[in-house]
Amino acid sequence: MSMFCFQCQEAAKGVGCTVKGVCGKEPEVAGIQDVMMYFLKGMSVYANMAREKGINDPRVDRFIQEGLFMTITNANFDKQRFIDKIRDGFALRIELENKMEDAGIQLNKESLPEPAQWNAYTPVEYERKAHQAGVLQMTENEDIRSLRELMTYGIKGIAAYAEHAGNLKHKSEDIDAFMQKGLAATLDDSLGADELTAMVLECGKYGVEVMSLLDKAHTSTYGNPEITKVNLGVRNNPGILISGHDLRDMEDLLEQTKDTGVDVYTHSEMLPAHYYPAFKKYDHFVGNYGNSWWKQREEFEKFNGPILFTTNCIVPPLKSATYADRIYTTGSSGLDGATHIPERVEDGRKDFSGVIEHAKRCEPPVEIETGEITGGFAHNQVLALADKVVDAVKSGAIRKFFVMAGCDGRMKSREYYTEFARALPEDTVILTAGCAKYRYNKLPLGDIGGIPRVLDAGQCNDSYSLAVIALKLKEVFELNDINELPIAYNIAWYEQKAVIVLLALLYLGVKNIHLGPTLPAFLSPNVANVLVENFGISGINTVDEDMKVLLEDA
Ligand code: SF4
Ligand code: SF3
Repeated sequence: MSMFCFQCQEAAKGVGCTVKGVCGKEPEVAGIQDVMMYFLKGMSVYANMAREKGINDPRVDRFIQEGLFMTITNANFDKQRFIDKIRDGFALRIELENKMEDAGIQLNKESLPEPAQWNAYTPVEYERKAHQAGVLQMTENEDIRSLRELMTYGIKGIAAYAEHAGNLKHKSEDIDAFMQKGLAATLDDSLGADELTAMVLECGKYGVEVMSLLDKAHTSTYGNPEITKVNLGVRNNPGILISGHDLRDMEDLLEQTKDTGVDVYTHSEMLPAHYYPAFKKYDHFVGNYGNSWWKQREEFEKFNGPILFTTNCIVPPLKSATYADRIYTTGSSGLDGATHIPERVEDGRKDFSGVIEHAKRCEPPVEIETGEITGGFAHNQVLALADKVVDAVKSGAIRKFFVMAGCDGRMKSREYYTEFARALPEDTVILTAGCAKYRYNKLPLGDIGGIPRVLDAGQCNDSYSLAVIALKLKEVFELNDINELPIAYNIAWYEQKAVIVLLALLYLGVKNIHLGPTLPAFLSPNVANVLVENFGISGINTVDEDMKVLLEDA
């Protein structure tokens, strides 16, 4: 076995990737990601101890967030970035140790878990440690391992959203403290299945908090998303395609491309940027190009201009690809051979001038679609339409809502979601967020009395909006339980942000979620049973069977 990773839905054979990641992750990158995780857990032990004594270094919090984000599926494939980052981490940890010693805190290193004892870091050590640090080596008990990994992946999701919020200067001490407490807990052999299960559920609470924080960061900076028609066609200028989730990067790029003759298009999870009032003022912000992340090899060839990744999901280009030299990464994303745009200096902007100059030398994009799609149904917009929605439910014009949020992926089994959307009765409405929407957002599903049958709230983190909408409906209909609402959940997952969205929904009390296209490989049979018995979670079957069950529920 040259690597082991089972953190995403595409884990090989539904068990784990052992030779090379289905995502394209090479064993060397998998190894250094294991080292990064091991290091971050050790760092969290320190950060926890320091915090207890009132010592808190925001650089440590940021480091842990970024390090976690870099290990999310499809975010960063650049081994050197991990090596550099871990080196920075050691320097930061030494600073933290010194601060603790200065404050009179006794550090008995031998009593700390092994990752917290590391004090040397040489290239030769990488590979050795990588093999010691992998998921399978940390414990032999598969239930403990499963709970530790479930929590770790939830925390990775929290880290991603916290980083975006932090980029907009919204930060929460409580959330950072929980991430560090949770990571340190994964090293604590005294914690059994019950304690870890409780922490996994607590993780869901912080999932709600971080999505709320990010929602506040986005809406207070860029306004509340509003109903928007997004153009799918192209213009005759060179363009830059921006992908990922980071809206601060979006803002910096739009500002710097003003009056340059270069147009800007969104890709995949950046589509919802069009819904924000602050971005509507840019005439050169043309539309959305292409579809879900996994179609990029085909679509990037045709785009002709530079592609800027602000986060996941990156598909490493084939050797024969003509667009590899047009890929740029920034933030936690990275790709061997791509140009990485460094961080912004405090209160400044990232420097995208190189990307812009590159675009000027390129042909305009080839048109691959025409028309428009409509979105912008985040909580504020839907609540503005609440009377209309409530009337439609009361009159029976809307029988049921289907939350079909989450992720998309390349597996053929995901055609289920297109078929499911197509087969839904005409008196039902889909509530969506995340890139799962690309499976059905271009189907002609029509509307119900002016309410579109696909309501897109935004990015995966905007699943928070769907929860706010559900809680509001519960209040309006004077129900005691969120599960009494005419809402069914048929969610698709892929990477670790979907894990935190799921844990957040469980924390809010949502039951009977159907999760597909397959259940996570990292759930041991016993842990899966806990989720089935306590929350009614199930996998998916055929469209017909699930339609019957989901139309009847609640
Ligand atoms: Fe495999 Fe997913 Fe891990 Fe990539 S992230 S190596 S596809 S389990
Ligand atoms: Fe998509 Fe990667 Fe998850 Fe943000 S971009 S939802 S998969």
